[in-house]
Amino acid sequence: TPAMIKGIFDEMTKKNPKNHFTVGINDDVTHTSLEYNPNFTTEPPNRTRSVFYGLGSDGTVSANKNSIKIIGEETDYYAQGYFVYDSRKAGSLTISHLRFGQEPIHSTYLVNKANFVACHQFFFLERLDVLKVAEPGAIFLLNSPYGPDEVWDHLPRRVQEQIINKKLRFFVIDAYQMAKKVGLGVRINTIMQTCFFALSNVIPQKEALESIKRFIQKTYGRYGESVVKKNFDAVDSAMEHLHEVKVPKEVTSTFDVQPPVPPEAPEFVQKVTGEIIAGRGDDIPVSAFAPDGTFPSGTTQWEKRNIALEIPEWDPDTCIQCGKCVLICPHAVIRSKVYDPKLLNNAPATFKSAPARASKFKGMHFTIQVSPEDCTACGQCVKVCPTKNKKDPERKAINMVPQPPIRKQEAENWKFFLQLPEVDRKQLNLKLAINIQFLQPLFEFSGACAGCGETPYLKLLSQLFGDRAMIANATGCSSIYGGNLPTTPWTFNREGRGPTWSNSLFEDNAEFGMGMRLALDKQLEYARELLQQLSADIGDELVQALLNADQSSEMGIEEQRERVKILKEKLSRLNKPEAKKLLTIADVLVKKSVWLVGGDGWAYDIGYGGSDHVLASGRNVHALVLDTEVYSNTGGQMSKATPRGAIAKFAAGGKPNPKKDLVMMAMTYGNVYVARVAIGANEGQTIKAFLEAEAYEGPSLIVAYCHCIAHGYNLINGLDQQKAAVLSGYWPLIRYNPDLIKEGKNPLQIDSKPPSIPLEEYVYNETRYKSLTRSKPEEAKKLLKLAQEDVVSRWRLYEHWAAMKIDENKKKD
Ligand SMILES: Cc1ncc(C[n+]2csc(CCOP(=O)(O)OP(=O)(O)O)c2C)c(N)n1
Ligand code: SF4
Ligand code: SF4
Ligand code: SF4
Repeated sequence: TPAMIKGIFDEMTKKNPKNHFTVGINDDVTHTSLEYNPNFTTEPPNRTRSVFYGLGSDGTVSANKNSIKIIGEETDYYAQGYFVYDSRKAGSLTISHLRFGQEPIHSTYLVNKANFVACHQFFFLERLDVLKVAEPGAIFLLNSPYGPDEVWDHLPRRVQEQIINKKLRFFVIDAYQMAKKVGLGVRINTIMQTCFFALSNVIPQKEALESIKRFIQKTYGRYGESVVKKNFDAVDSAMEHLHEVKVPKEVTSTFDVQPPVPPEAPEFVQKVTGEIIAGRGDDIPVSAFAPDGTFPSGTTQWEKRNIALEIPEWDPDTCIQCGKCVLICPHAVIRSKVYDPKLLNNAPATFKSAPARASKFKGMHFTIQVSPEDCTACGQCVKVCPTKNKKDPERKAINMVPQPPIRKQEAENWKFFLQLPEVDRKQLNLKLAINIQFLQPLFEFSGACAGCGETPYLKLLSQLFGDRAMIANATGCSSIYGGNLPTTPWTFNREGRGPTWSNSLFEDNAEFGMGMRLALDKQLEYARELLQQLSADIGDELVQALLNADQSSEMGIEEQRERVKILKEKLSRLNKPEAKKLLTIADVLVKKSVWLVGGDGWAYDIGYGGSDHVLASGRNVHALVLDTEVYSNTGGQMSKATPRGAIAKFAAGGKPNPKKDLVMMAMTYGNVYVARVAIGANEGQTIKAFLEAEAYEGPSLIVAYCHCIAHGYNLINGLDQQKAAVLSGYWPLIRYNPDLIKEGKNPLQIDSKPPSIPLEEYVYNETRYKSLTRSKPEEAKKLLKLAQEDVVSRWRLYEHWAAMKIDENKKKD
């Protein structure tokens, strides 16, 4: 900042200036930081300087980009914009810094003295200091569910103080209610943009409204006239709903701003993670960081984002305890447990429970609990719930209700729920979908888009194998929501076990993961050698049990863990170099599960050479391809997985060629386990595929259908689209298990029925296909016909393969 630069010049005027200095960070380790006056500014006073606080994917940033274009292109004003946000896919804080003025703008990007501050989410006021940047007399615009007469009582003390002391002009609008009314759902961007133009007076109001509408036409025209009209309605009625608040003279609030993370969070989370969450990352002293740069895992649990306006509420009397809601939740927010009813003695008064229905859990109680502050309101759990309330068929066994009134009570219930014991996984038959709900997810509350189609698979992976998994993650959405500052969703269980996770480059992730496998295999070989050498010291019985352990079941793995525990105790008492060496690697004696994870851009395209090479290696690694059919993370570019007829970046006229069949290609190896799954269409088949792939002693590949915002429809319908993809034959569910050959069976099993609906019934629910029918109707027709032919011919090929008799010679092997 100019203030920091001034600090440097001031230092240079000193008699003995610091040599080797830092500025802008608080270096309390080597003490090289320079002092400076943060209030120093070079900014001329007659400029509009605005700061907007928005929520990732609420449209604030795109609306501000449009405002800059409107002012920059349609007036004589100069404009500058800078947008601060982290790389989470949705639901994180975005701060837009905008400047407008009659003179050219030669300035730094960040605005730290604003004369217009807009807060697009009311709950930000609870934890963020949004008015710190407001200068005296500034305008403060707040999206508030409370009207001008009642909002004051809902503001924390600090906010009231700032409004009074800085003599701010304070305006409110209930943008969410308005957006809902005009049919825009939760898209409040147009409404807030209109308010900005109305209050800031950068352009006369009438002209501003006309320009906004022109940009709406330009931006949303491709989504159809109805979307454009809804936005026009929003613009027209915004002014009526914008109100100035009569600011009282005194601070009256009885509550204050809350800390960014709860006091029970670990010290590092308090000192570093919490400060980054609060937007004070730049002020963290160097001494707060670990010298090796590591960050702890399992930290999303401390960031209570509270982004859901509505959350699911459980009705125990209607629920059949099928666990479908728990299985499908992309954010691991809704969970269930069975437990001894005696444990309910200390339960909060509103904690819900019902006798467990499964005979296996006779006498136990069952609870479905939602973490109210981590829910994203994606609605998938309600959508998937199969049970209707008999008295009121409109209602299911879970129903969305407003979050704020029940937030506090449900947060307490969640806390109570978490401390209930986990169900003993050794007792569960994991092949049954109904049991998955009882496995603790070790991937939770990620920053993926609400309703993301990728994350349920990762959550499932973490539930089934997370306590012994090693994951190599290719760059893509999954590396961003999977391992990003300030928090990470990969976590650990009560025993401290969780996945080892690392992100590698896009182009070499498969090799990176194979490196993990090779290292493990080498360590295992060495550990087995050392065990034999130390047999006399350790005891032959234990050594033989460790060497010959059957780890093909949860029980077997648990028993091996117990043996390794005893081994480590023995080794720590032995004073031999071999014992010390074995102690460092003894954990590899417990079976590990190596996964290569990434999107279609990785596996079909840029990392294809590597993933093919690794599958051909015969090594025991499992590839999970999260197939969104585009490069989602970078905005939806075409990949070889993009289907014929779909629009993507670099395929604006619809992709002319068919999707590459990676599944078929991998099957041709003959010794690779391969599956194509769609959890929304058949959860049982997905679970079976994961278990079989992991159990297979060789390479495996799972290609998973993932609905994505890039497909252009409301993701609440994602599961229906998965079903339609399977019913149309576009996404045949298959499992190819080379082990079946040994039993004289055909390795290929088709798990879905022959196509029963035309392709168009699936594809035309999605903008990526539908928009071509508007822009190029003839081309769309032609591509649809070809795509339908692709479906039919591919189905025939699969059918043929699955019906083939197995070679009797192979059976004998
Ligand atoms: C060699 C290389 N090229 C481009 C990029 C930029 N990049 C990062 S993620 C990504 C898209 C990932 O797409 P995909 O593998 O399909 O995963 P998704 O985001 O869809 O989950 C791209 C192009 C990169 N990181 N490395
Ligand atoms: S609404 Fe979405 S995030 Fe919330 S519990 Fe249901 S599935 Fe999970
Ligand atoms: S999906 Fe519905 S019926 Fe099934 S466990 Fe969840 S709430 Fe109960
Ligand atoms: S895969 Fe699609 S829906 Fe999921 S986080 Fe990425 S962009 Fe969002």
